[in-house]
Amino acid sequence: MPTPILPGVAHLDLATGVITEAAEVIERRLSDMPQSYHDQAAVRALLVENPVLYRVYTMPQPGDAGGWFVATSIVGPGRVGTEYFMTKGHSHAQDTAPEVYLTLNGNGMLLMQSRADESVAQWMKPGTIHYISAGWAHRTMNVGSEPLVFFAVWPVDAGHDYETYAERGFAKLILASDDGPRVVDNPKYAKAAAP
Ligand code: PAN
Ligand code: ZN
Repeated sequence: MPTPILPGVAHLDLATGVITEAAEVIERRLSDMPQSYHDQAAVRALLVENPVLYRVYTMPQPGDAGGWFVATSIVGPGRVGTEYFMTKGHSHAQDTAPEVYLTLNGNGMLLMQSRADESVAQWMKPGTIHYISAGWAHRTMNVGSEPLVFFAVWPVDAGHDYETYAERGFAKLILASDDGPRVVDNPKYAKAAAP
C-alpha cells in the first residue's frame, strides 16, 4: 500500500532560497557537468577552483502516492568563458509532466526547448512565474551578479532525462556580451543532429 500524502509544512527563506527542513540538498559543481559548456579551455582553467554552480533544496515528500515535488534552486553568479553558471538542464521523462517556476531573487534566463527543437528564452526576475509546458526541456542560467533563486513545483512521477542534453546540449546557447545575454545557435547541436 502506498503511504498516503499527509498535509506538510516547511519553511523557506525567500532571500536565500534555503528550505530549512529540506529532505535532500543537491550540490552541483563544475566537475559534475564539464561537457555542458562549449568553451572547454575555460572549463579546464576553472576546474582548478571547481566552483559550486548551483544547489537544489527539496521539501520532504509527505507520502509516496503521487503528488508534487516542491523545491528551490539557487544558481550562483559566475561565468565559464562567455557562458553563465547554469543548471544541467533536462526534460521530464514523463511527456505529460509540466512544471511551474517562480523567481524569488536575482536575474536569470530560462531556456526551454520543445521536442520539435523550438526554443523559448524567458527573463527571470523576482516575481516572474514561468509555466514549463509538458514535453519542453528546461535549463536556467544566472545572468546577474547575485544568486538566482527560484521555487519549482512538478509532479513526483515526472522523472528526469539528462542524457539527451548532456553531450550536445540545447539548440541555443546564451552568451554574455557587452549588451547583456545573447541567444545564439549552438554549433555543437547542429552538428550532432546532422545525419
Ligand atoms: C528543477 C531542477 C533544478 C536543477 O528543480 O531540477 O533547477 O536543474 P537540473 O535538474 O537540470 O540539474 C526542475 O526543473 N525540476 O524538475
Ligand atoms: Zn524540471
